[in-house]
Amino acid sequence: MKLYDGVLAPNPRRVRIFLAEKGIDVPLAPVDIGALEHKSAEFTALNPDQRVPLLIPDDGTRISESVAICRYFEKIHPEPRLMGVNAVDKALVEMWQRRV
Ligand SMILES: N[C@@H](CCC(=O)N[C@@H](CS)C(=O)NCC(=O)O)C(=O)O
Repeated sequence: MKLYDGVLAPNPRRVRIFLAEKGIDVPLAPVDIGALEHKSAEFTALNPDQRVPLLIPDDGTRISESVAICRYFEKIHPEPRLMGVNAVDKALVEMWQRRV
């Protein structure tokens, strides 16, 4: 598994914070946005959207979108629950995510 990360960028940071709260260690692959590494042919082949974060789990699936990555980790590491347990909690989390 590898998480392509942009050190100063807010969306990758959101995923890193989520992982830290869950206590999950994921190998990071830094992508230097300032140096336009996300526009390189190598990274574009991985993510045609040319954006970070990008998660590649061991099965090789490419998951972009910070919320989708967080949902993936919530499913495979359910505890601690960070995306709500009951209907109201889940709705509130969804509402907060859509506001960013
Ligand atoms: N909706 C995406 C947005 C991803 C995104 O915009 N990432 C920024 C860094 S925070 C990026 O890669 N920007 C590079 C660019 O737009 O050229 C997500 O939530 O992951």
